[in-house]
Amino acid sequence: MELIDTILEKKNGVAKITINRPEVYNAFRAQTIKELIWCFREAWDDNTIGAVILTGTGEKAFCTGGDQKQKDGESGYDGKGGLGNGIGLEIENLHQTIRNIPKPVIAAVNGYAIGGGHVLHVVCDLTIAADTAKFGQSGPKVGSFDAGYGSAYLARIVGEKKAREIWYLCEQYSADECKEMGLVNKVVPLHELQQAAEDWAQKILQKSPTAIKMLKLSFNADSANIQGITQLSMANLALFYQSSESAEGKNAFIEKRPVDFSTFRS
Ligand code: S0N
Repeated sequence: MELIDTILEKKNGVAKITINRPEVYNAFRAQTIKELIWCFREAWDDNTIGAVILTGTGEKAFCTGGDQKQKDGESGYDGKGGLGNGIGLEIENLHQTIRNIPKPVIAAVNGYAIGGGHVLHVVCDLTIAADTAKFGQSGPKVGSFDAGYGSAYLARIVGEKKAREIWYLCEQYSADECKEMGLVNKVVPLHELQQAAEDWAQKILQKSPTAIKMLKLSFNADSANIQGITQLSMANLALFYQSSESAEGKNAFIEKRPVDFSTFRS
């Protein structure tokens, strides 16, 4: 596959996958998601690879979720496509691939992890963050939501109250705050981030691959029911994306104006 939005590098038993759209703070479009799934499959199928690092290009952003500027049906905001899930993005498939690949995935969060970009690090096995990184959900601000792994699995990590706070208030949290709530494993200075992720990957590579694989499958089994919740969530999101309420959130962001959801309260 020709990679346009991502970079795949394999070295010393580690696959590093980089979201490479810095002009939009590494927001993803349908092409990006397709490529990410392909990259993870490449790492999955390669027996020389024992761990995967997911990161973003530059110092500003890891990933800021769905690309709010795409209007050509590539964004996932047109209510079409996407493996029949109706949202035009194979998000479900990507989340499931990150969970199912029998090798640990380390998110190296180099900046903003917002919206769908935040969910990406949530579904990774481990998260190492730059001390400059910022985390948060933005769906209710921009007319979107992820009521699957992004909420139900998040609640398992940070607890019900905190997960509700994160989604209802859409605030941003520092790397240290996220470490405090168990959402981040380790915080390092930005210039040490990639090496720190590589060091952890190398430590994993020294362990029994079968033991690691079984442990990952076991951790996953306990929260496997969330896959069904994710499917329900995406089907509902597809309907929501066709509403003027969702459009108001997206348009306000693009037009750089305050959002007005007041007419949609019922
Ligand atoms: C990241 C933020 C907070 C940074 O703010 P800051 O520092 O003020 O910079 P900006 O000037 O706002 O941004 C710099 C440039 O980058 C562009 N940009 C940033 N984010 C996006 C984006 N997501 N899409 C397109 N462009 C983006 C800015 O426009 C700006 O460019 P210029 O200078 O040319 O104007 C701030 O940028 C921010 O809040 N960004 C938006 C975050 C957001 O709302 N993301 C989308 C959230 N929604 C989703 O993720 C839902 C879609 C999705 O992922 C999904 C789909 C289906 C199912 C589930 C999900 C899921 O959520 O998982």
